[in-house]
Amino acid sequence: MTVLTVEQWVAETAKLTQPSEIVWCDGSSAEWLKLTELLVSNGTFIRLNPELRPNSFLARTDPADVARVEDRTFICSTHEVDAGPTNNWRDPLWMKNLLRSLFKGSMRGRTMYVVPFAMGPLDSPQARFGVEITDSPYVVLSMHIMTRVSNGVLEKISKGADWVPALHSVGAPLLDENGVQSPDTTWPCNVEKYIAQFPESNEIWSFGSGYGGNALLGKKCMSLRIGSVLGRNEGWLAEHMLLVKLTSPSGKNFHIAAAFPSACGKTNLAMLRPTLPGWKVATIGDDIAWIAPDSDGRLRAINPEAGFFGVAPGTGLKTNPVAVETMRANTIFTNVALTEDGDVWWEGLTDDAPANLIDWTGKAWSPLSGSPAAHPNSRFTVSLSQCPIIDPEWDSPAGVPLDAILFGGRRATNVPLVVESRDWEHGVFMGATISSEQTAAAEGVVGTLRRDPFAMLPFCGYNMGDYWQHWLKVGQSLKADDLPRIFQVNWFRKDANGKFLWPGFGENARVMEWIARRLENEVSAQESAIGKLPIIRDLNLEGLAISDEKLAEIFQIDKAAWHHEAELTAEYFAKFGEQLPAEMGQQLELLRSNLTKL
Ligand code: SAT
Ligand code: MN
Repeated sequence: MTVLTVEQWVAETAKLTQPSEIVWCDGSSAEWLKLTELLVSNGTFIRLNPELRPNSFLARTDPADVARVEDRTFICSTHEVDAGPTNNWRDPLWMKNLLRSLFKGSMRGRTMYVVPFAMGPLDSPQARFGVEITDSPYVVLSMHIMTRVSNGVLEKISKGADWVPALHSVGAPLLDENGVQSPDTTWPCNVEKYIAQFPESNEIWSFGSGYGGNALLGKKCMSLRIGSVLGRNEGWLAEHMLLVKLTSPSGKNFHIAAAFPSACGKTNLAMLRPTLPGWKVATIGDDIAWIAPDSDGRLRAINPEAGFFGVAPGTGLKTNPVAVETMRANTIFTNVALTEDGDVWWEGLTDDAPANLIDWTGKAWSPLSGSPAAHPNSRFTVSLSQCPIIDPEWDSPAGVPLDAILFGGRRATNVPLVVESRDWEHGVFMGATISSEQTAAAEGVVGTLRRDPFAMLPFCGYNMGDYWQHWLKVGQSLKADDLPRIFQVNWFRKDANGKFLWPGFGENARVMEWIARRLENEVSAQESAIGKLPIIRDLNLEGLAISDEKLAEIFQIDKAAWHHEAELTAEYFAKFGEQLPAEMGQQLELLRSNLTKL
């Protein structure tokens, strides 16, 4: 796809951005050592107490550069319809011109790093390659953890492998055009930000932010936005899904991928500790899965990433001890609080805050400060290999055969604890209609559904209607019996008093067990208007104090509420015009006629 060689692209970019130096990165531990020392000496990193948290660092960002910027994220396809109604679109030539003017001289006085990276194991048929050019050493170190950085990637490219050019600048040159020096800050960035994807040339240009998915271009930009486009062109799926192996007491393995919108406990499910004796979960990924048909006609999945970029607040010894254990060393923390003894803390790590904290902005903090000590979107960046329950196959070039796909959301009403789709098409409808309810805490009408189809709303690199069509096509191209089965889950249903009906967390293993038993055809299910529901006696509820009334409520299908939901779905589907696959309209009609019969 890319017409330039890596060397030509680097030379051309250097001419445009005018760095003072070019460094080719190799992902080695020597490089890690050198760059961490550089960042400690210039104040971007605080080295944490090596006795408590070896080889770990705290970075504090500019307070205005703390999250992905969705309204500054653009899909630049020639035709607007190819970006679709859910994306911000810009003409590619227009955007390139604008970006060229912003990137002109943007690295003056800084070092330009060239980072060759693989998404997926280097020798996996599912791996894809990229080269990120960045003027941020923080980004280089984060890429070390989140991707596979190595010279092996350049070798693959020199032998003809396709690659994605991913250009990043924090947009804060240290010299002006006359060579006059300005002082550096510990978190350089620019108030003007652009995260631009070019799906027709598979390029990424990111300007102005040093943070997370804005700057680590292997993650959302390449693995999802460009990845989804590659997947459509090449017949595979790039998905915002966790990936786990579930093992039954008899030793049978089930590989499960699951898509949830933000704030629905994806990382917790990826690191689930089942409360059911004998059941085990092993982590493969917590954010992204690439799913492709193999030569036997089955879907196989890899996690293209090599690390976790997890939200710190709420990750605690009670909620997710596996994550806490994972980040015991070799971790980059961003925007969390610093303790007196040189360790880190955030809300939810422990019940009580330690004394004498420094908050994420660098100020002394106490529980009376009136603001959180750690930023709500503060993060830990750590290698998957450190996860105590990592699946030995997480790094396998062949990936894992996929047995089930779960779609979830945060739904106080309507959606039962678990429902199985009737078939692939119905499963695609479940994914396309994922939504999470607005809570009372946020602005907007409580109960309003926020649509997040396939949990891909900010991550699909092309028209969402075409994306649904692509999912249908992948299903049609394989034998129905060989396809993973699709389920919808909802841990968040509430009773009339606003109390959760289901305990969640480790108890979700009971739902996973039912899913596994369905996959084994050990239990039957009952048809309903919205799909196949469990027969209550098949759910393993041993040791769980839950009343029959509550259970009935968790699975109740309210006719009027579902009719209303179908109305909202019809309104939502209308946005996609001709791009809405006919099958989605048919599934909606089927739902409506099923409801009428209730
Ligand atoms: O900042 S990231 O996009 O990497 C993480 C997230 O927003 O989920
Ligand atoms: Mn994510």
